[in-house]
Amino acid sequence: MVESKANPVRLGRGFWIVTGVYAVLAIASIVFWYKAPVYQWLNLPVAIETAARVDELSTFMFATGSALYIFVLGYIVYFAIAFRARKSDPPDAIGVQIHDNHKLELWWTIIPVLFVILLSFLSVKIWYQIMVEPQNGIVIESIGHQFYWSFRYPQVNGEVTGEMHLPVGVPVTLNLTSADVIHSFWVPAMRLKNDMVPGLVTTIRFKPTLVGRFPIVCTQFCGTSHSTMNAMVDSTKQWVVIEDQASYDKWYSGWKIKNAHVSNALVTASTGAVDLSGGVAATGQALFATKCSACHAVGPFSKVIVGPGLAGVLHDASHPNLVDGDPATPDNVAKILQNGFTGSMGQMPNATTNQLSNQDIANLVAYLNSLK
Ligand code: HEC
Ligand SMILES: [Cu+2]
Repeated sequence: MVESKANPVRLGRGFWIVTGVYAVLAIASIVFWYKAPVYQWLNLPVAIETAARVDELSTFMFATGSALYIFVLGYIVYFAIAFRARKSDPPDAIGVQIHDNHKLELWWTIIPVLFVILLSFLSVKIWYQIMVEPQNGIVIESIGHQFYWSFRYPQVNGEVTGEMHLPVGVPVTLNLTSADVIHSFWVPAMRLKNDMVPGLVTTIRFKPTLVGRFPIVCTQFCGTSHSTMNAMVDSTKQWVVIEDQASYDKWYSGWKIKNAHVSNALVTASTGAVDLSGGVAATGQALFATKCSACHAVGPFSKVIVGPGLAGVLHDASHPNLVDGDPATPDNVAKILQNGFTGSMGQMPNATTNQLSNQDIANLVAYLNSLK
């Protein structure tokens, strides 16, 4: 105060001119955020109720944030020029020293605090809608795997793979978990994202409002084929399909019939040798597509995805031994499927992690044995 009284800082005409310019720019940026179809440019349809609330909050934050940014950055530039060192200043000149302006400090504390309180109030309101409401509707589970998602529906045995279908207008409670590493389930069109953590169940709730097909994206690096857990990179990977009740019912009863003979019992790897006599190659082929193809190609040994290509695993003269050194026989392949194996390429998961029953192993070996 003492110095500033002795040597008062003058805010010249220039200060008020740039303030006027910044005010116009700030208003223009606010108008931009509220008027421009930003979410259309970003190709973000609004597929659920709360997505619109998230967009409103984001727009509010972008608008107020860019208006503030214009003033803060603008004044830095203005003051750097207005109070620059002049040629006429002595070499040891120092700038005007100002401190202790209680009135100013009070306002620059109160205004941001009120603003942050307002933002948290608006955010918690939406968070509550996602975490707690709606209470009724269907309960679905999604399980993250390397490198795909599977889904469990009420009264459907086993897991549904491919697409997650939802009837429009019906509230959904979605429980998320993982079978192996941490994944993160993100549907941009829903503005919803949650981590999938092994051993933990997290829940999100929403009500679909827009009929369509929307990509699911994994946003947590989960291994070498993480990037393919993005429906836009690998179009065979999972999509959320929101449809009318009749189409949903048709799809749902289709899976009910398809999975009628699938066991819901938790699969545990048995320790003894697996009986391979009842293996069915066709069943093994379907299983391979869902459980193995993320890591293995049906091609020569050298065609590596995560693990080696498996087309010649049992009938390739140049591949007499398996990765664990044992001779390439059906029983030894079964042993790798049962116990897993970690070698120079990485980790081949065991039967518990891959959720394989003894019958699954027999079917898979029959399939691999049928490849030439
Ligand atoms: C997470 C990736 C991953 C999954 C899923 C996976 N594997 Fe593997 N697998 C590997 C890796 C990596 C290896 C090689 C390990 C090493 O030697 O370093 C391997 C090795 C193998 C081998 C030995 C190949 C050889 O030539 O010796 C067989 C057979 C095999 N896997 C079959 C399967 C089958 C069948 C499934 C599906 C039930 C499956 N794997 C699922 C990663 C995977
Ligand atoms: Cu993932």
